[in-house]
Amino acid sequence: MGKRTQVAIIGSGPAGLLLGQLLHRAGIDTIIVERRSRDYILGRIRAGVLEQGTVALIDEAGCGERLHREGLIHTGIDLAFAGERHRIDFANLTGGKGVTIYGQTEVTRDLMDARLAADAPTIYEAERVWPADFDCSKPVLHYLHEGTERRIACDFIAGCDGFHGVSRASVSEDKITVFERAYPFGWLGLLADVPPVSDELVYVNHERGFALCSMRSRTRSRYYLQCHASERPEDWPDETFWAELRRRLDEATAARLTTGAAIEKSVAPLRSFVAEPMRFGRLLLAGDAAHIVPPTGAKGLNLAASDVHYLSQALIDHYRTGSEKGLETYSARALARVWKAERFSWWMTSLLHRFPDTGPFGRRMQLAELDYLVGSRAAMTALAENYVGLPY
Ligand code: RFL
Ligand code: PHB
Repeated sequence: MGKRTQVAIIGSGPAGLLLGQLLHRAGIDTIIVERRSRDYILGRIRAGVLEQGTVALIDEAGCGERLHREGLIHTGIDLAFAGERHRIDFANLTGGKGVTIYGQTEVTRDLMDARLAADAPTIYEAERVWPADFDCSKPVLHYLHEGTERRIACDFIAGCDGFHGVSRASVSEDKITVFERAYPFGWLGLLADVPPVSDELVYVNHERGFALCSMRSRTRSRYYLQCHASERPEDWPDETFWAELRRRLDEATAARLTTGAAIEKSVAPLRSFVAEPMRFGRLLLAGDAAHIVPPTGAKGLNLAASDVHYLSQALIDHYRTGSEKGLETYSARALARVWKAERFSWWMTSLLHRFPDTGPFGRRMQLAELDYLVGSRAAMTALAENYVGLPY
């Protein structure tokens, strides 16, 4: 059975949904084809920090109402090391900027609801999704649904299917260059309905390893511990997690920690990855399908949004004027911003984690850099302007 649309989107994560909504508002038809079910996607706990540019894009998509009502505005973070906490005051350093705390799960839910209200189609639980003929002017997206082979004829295919998706994998190897660094550790995350230990996020450098105190709301906390990449959440009963977190916090913060039963616990590997270019004829990659950052700089979701900003502009311009220019420059424009976020995330990761080869000298280097950082307005400004998000 065949369908036709203007832009076929693979993946119903934040990148695919945001692109779909922006195109819909510009009168461009899309069909999203997704491997998982809606409930599965809404059960994934991921990012929680939105840059102002991401919030503006969600507003532009007409999906910002609940975000503005429930999201928490943070105008700084704390860095904790050597038993003390130091605030980095974003508002003061960046001319009033900050970030919004609002979970990726909630962003996804709002975008899915808007898509449903707009009657724009999503095919969930599609199998054997495969983009084809994107080198020519008539690409086709193949998939299997409820046991039947189906195809969508389209003008463009947007590969928004994350790191393990098929889009990047369907490009012949000689056309793509990959840059990669895997880190020798992971993050163990725990979500619990307890009030956060602090009003803002606390990033902790400790000799036992990195820790992060984050949140989803005033009553829901998200904590992370650096762990071995091979560790399983089952090996970390709640009590063990809380005890280890307490050990990595300074005394005053540890004393204020409220613990409770975990709602979710998972281990995420840390990786830096970029595939170049991001356009292959009429197949355009966006978000994790093209690049991955370690979560330390809170950039993953925000990069997916900035890609979608450039890509939606290019497609809207193409349908309005017939121009190819935006499509031709998409990859270079997106990658210029991607690489800066890759650098920032790598730097934050290097500064805050314990590496197998850190050693006593490396440890002193980290502490000296942190000490310099919190004493230098120039260094704090560099951190602040990257964290709140570089301009599009
Ligand atoms: P997503 O969110 O992975 O969505 C891709 C969608 O594509 C679907 N898909 C397919 N659909 C059809 N056919 C196929 N063959 C398909 N293969 C995959 C998937 O089911 C999915 O629904 O990518 P997107 O939209 O680019 O969004 C990117 C963000 O999700 C990502 O950058 C962040 O969540 C990264 N990330 C984190 N970032 C942070 O800033 N802070 C975090 O705490 C944080 N935690 C995480 C994370 C990523 C994780 N992953 C991907 C393993 C924790 C985890 C576990
Ligand atoms: C989160 O709340 O999940 C979170 C916050 C900041 C990060 C990474 C993850 O840098």
